[in-house]
Amino acid sequence: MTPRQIRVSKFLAKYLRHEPEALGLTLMPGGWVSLASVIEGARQNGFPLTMEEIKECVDANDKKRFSLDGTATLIRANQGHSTPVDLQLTEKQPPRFLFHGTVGRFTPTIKEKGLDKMRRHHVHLSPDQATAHKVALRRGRPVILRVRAADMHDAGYKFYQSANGVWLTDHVPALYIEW
Ligand code: HQG
Repeated sequence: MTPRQIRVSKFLAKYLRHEPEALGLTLMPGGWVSLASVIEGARQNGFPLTMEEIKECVDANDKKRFSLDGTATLIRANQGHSTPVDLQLTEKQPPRFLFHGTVGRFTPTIKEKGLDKMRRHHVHLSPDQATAHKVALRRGRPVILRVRAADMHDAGYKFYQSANGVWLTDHVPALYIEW
């Protein structure tokens, strides 16, 4: 991604996941808003951007953070929200193991309480260790946890997968985590 695309991505993530009202946006079910309203909100907020730049940012995005609808008139963040929104996720059977990348300073609490969603809607889990490693690197030296996802599912815990492949669940009890 170019430096400009990274700036646009951070701008979109901020308003589509966390503070839509600060840009005059109201998220529709699924997290959708019209592209036109994003462009107008951005202009009024002193961050002018074009339809082309937004589409480029959606396509070039390293983590496929955003989606356009079929007619390319609506945009949404695929996951990672803290603002209340019904993402209309459908439940899905997870693979046997999923991974979570964290850092040492959180491990005592995680050992005691399991994984919590903290400020987001869900606990985020990665399908492979390499992705979990990248997630953890944002915070420091990675500690990769293996989650017995299929066992959790068998015990009645619900799992969802976002459009960009991130697995989501409400909580992972410590008993299902392998260190
Ligand atoms: C930790 C990025 C203490 C957890 C990434 C994590 C991901 C606990 C932090 C996506 C805990 C929350 C999500 C507990 C969990 N006690 N700490 N009980 N339970 N934690 O950012 O999973 O670039 O909300 O280990 O790539 O790091 O934004 O979650 O370190 O996909 O698109 O609390 O965000 O994507 O941090 O990352 P986060 P995450 P984007």
